[in-house]
Amino acid sequence: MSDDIARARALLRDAATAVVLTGAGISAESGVPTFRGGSGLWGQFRAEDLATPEAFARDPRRVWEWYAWRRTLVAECAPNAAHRALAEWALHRGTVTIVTQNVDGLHARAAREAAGEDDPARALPLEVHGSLFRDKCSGCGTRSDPVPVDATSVSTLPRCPRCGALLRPDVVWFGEMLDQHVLAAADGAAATADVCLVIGTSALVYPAASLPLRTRAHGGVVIEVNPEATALTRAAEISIRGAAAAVVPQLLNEG
Ligand code: BJW
Ligand code: ZN
Repeated sequence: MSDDIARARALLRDAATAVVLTGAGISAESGVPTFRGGSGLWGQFRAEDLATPEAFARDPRRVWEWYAWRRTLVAECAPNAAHRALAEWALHRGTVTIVTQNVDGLHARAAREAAGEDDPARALPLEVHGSLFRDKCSGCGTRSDPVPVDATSVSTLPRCPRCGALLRPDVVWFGEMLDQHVLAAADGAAATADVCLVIGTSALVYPAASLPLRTRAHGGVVIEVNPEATALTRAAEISIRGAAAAVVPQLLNEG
């Protein structure tokens, strides 16, 4: 075991409270594409065409086609060893808040699998960028379970049963506000945690990227797990260069 991993293990073990911030990298080994970097989604697609409210207003069919493809892709993926180790740790400790930028639902799936017959609540994440598997009305804002999407034309796209406006995926696009209750809960956890464990995010997208800085500002430590240096590396007490599924179980598992 490397010195950094041993130090990080001790800090995590001794922390009275911890917050975990995850990004697309934690799901990379499950087969979910990341956004940035060589093979990331933003290398193949333009965020401005797909992940902004303006793009949806301009071409909702194209946006839905892309999200329908991603729903299918993610539905075929499963939580990996990093999601599982985090879920077990959070269930066991009860003083851990998992905050994820991911919309793939893999933390919640790992939490339910780890809890079995028990209540998974302690390991359910705060999903600050929403969920791929929930719809929201673009008119009245009502949230609902996802309906099957036929993106052949605008006239076949799903509509709100209450007001008739187009439904959209309940994810947070660029230029949109995050859910204020979810963000406040994440911010509160980050601002009081002894340790912030940051896994698999480029830490470029705000306000999520400021959460570890909140922990640091009040005297807590930041531990980063990422194969590459990021915007956050300089603020991290310990930066472990490695893949999440290999490193995270080493940090959190007992023994
Ligand atoms: C591995 C690995 C392995 C690989 N193991 N690791 C302040 C300053 C500057 C700009 C702003 C600011 N405040 C607001 C902004 C604007 C904007 C923003 O941040 N822009 C920046 C890009 C400059 N933010 C917003 O618009 C946000 N809204 C907002 O702030 O509202 C208030 C407001 C409104 C209007 C004006 C001003 C303020 C909303 C942001 C919404 C982001 N949405 C997306 C799409 C979600 C839906 C979807 O999935 O389709 O969220 S964009 C995309 O980026 C997605 C992600 O959650 C997010 C973060 O990406 P993440 O997770 O970090 O992924 P990657 O790909 O970037 O990185 C992966 C990492 O994993 C890499 O580091 C790899 O090395 C690593 N990795 N394999 C571990 N095996
Ligand atoms: Zn509606």
